[in-house]
Amino acid sequence: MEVREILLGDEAVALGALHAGISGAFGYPGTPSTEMFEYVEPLAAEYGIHARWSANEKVAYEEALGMSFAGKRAIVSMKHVGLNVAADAFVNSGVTGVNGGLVLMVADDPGMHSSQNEQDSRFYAKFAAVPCYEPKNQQECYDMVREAFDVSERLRLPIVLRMVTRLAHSRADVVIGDRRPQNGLNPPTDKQQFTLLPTNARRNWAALVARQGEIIGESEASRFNRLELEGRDRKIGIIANGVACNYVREAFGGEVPHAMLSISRYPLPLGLIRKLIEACESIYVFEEGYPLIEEAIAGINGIGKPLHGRSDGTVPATGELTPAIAMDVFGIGRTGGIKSTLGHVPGRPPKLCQGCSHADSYTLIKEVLKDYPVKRTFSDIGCYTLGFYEPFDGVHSCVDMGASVSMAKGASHGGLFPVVATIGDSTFMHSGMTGLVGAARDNANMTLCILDNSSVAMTGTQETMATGDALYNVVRGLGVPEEHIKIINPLRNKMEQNAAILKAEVEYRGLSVIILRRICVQAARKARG
Ligand SMILES: Cc1ncc(C[n+]2csc(CCOP(=O)(O)OP(=O)(O)O)c2C)c(N)n1
Ligand code: SF4
Repeated sequence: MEVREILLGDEAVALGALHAGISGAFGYPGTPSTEMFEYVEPLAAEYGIHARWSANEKVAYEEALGMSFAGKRAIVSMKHVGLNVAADAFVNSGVTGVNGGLVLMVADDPGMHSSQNEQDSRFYAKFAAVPCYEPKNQQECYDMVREAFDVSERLRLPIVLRMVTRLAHSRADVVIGDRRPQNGLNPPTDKQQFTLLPTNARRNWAALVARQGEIIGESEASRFNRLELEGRDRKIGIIANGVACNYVREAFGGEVPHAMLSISRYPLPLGLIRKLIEACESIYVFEEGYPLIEEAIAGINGIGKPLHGRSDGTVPATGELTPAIAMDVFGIGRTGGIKSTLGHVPGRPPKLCQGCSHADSYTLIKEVLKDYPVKRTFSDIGCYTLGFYEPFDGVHSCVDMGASVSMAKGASHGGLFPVVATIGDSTFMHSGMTGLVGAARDNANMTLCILDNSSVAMTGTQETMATGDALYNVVRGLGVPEEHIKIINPLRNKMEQNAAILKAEVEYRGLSVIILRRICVQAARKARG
């Protein structure tokens, strides 16, 4: 009997990976990827696998690669900007190749619903010269991840599964397949494979480049790349990728009258693209993400036929695509039902929860900085970034995880005073620690406020790497002198004494760390059950 489950896109990937026989799931939270890991985590014991959040994406990727080294299958998940953090490990793993199957689920956020940028992870797959899948529905999430593990073990390469917000966070029913056993332990026999000394790396890289023809051949033949020419109008040929294929179909009411190529597996199926171009008078590329396909087919001399897409403004150059945009692009009148339901809702910035410790932390910092002519604070990524808004006005930078510490250090060397930075406990463990080692070595004239709320709150109150005494010990171990590490509870009724402590450390001409320790109210609620 057919078994079906209603799953989020992320959950369909998770279940597909569990059924593909993974021995471990690794990851660092980040919207819209988080739900993949959160689906696997509570099932870890039942499936007999390892699943625990890692300190950051690079660590997660390396842990997954280590499991693959041992011969077992592993999935690793992160959001798109997380892949910047993991890029060193990821790109080099294209050169080492894998042993047990390794799938990287990376979730992009076109339109930046909750991200700093809308970078397109397909470029990373191209950069690393490894295959990439891009599902357009929940069923494909489940099916593709299973296929990706097979391909990974056959080609002995890591495989990228690119998700986007709309798919990751929407539900549909999925037909479930069989559950496969895990691999046995089977470390690599080739001692050179994972040791990227230049002599070995040159050999591996040349072999990877030499296999690109074979890898492209698989894309051409993939059931996930579909060319529809028969019986179609050929004045216009449409190329769409992943979820964008759905938007095109929806815009036309289900049946697209034009020739169309749907792309969901990379490297690009150049033969199929060529066939479409030859058959049609003009080409429209409707691409979720950057114009990767469009630029690849434009070439330097063009294709000799009109080419339209994001690059010439036919499709908006930035932002998430929608069926309504597809209707505009293909000149379909909007008499139907596609209307924004949010048009009348006024925009509102997100707010800290009632009782959030960050509110009191920023009130404290504002109080202390009011005496200084320059009131510029460095900050980072988390709930506490909302300190940007009034009444706090306590965040004047937020660039990438950990940047608060290093930017503060750089500014202090440039002569800025006072230099105050805020960072959450998870962001500190992710990427703040390395910056602090340098700040301690140079005794940089700055005050780092670690907002220890015992939680990775912003992404859904996941478990943090170190809180309380463990966090203090890390700070101490990184070389910050004990007399300049202060722990305070940022409560309103302790404002006066806390302000005196903070002020003294801001005035101290050297490095201080203030740990503002108070649990996130949502994490506390979750802990109470
Ligand atoms: C490289 C990268 N990975 C993941 C994220 C997603 N993300 C945003 S904030 C955050 C952690 C926040 O936790 P913490 O620093 O403890 O602050 P809190 O939200 O608890 O205040 C994460 C994982 C991101 N923006 N960038
Ligand atoms: S989830 Fe926690 S840290 Fe985030 S705003 Fe709410 S109370 Fe503050």
